Amino acid sequence: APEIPESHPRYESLLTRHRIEAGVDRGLTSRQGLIAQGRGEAFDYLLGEETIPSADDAERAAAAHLLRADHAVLSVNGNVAALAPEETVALAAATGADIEVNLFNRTDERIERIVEHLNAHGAEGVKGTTADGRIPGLDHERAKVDADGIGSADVVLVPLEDGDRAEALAAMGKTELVVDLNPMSRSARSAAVPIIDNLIRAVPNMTDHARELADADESTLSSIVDSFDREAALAAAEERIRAP
Ligand code: PTJ
Repeated sequence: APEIPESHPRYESLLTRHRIEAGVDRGLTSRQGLIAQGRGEAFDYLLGEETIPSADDAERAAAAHLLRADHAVLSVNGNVAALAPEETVALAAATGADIEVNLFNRTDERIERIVEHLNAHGAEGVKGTTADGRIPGLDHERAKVDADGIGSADVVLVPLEDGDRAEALAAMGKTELVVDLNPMSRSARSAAVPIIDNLIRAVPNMTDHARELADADESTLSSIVDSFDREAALAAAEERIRAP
């Protein structure tokens, strides 16, 4: 790890950046992941590098969706693997969701490495290597999913997803929970629950909400889901960015 003094005003942000660099060095994260991270950082800076109240509401609604689902899947790409492997495993455990490695720039080698990396952080039964399902409307490589994973999921958490794929998943009728720092992105706009927050804060906070809601009955979960307003969440984030 680099020597970053904890007193540095942007300590968290520098640490996060280093994790992405290390992810690229270890063959987990794509080089495009570095560019995605830079874009995310700019939005995070404008949001004040904190979970705004509307994002916390979205994280609670997302937790309720995951708990209520018949078959929920957490999609993991190269950035997620580098930034929050342990946290993703904890969220899967707290909600009963499956984990599937699903890449925008798919290579079998990177999928294998990410599966191993997640296993080293306590994951079991990680999907993504079968690739026997397809998302309609996307070209061959980008369409690949596991038939018994994302292919048959009713609820999917897609952090940092490309816009085309996010729209195609929504068009399949899946309930999409998207983590993206850009409230104007097509991914955020196609989500049932747009979570405008940094992945490194969003995932642990969803886990906290899921643990708190673990014993909630169906009607409590449904009322949390039904009272969430996606348009209001997008508008609140955009407002924070424009007038902090
Ligand atoms: O590992 P792969 O091949 O699946 O590729 C993953 C990336 C992220 C490179 C790929 O999906 C991609 O190119 O995504 P985009 O189109 O660059 O979109 C990434 C979005 O995530 C942007 O809107 C960023 O603002 C946002 N973002 C970046 N870092 C974070 C983030 N959102 C939340 N937390 C972050 N840490």
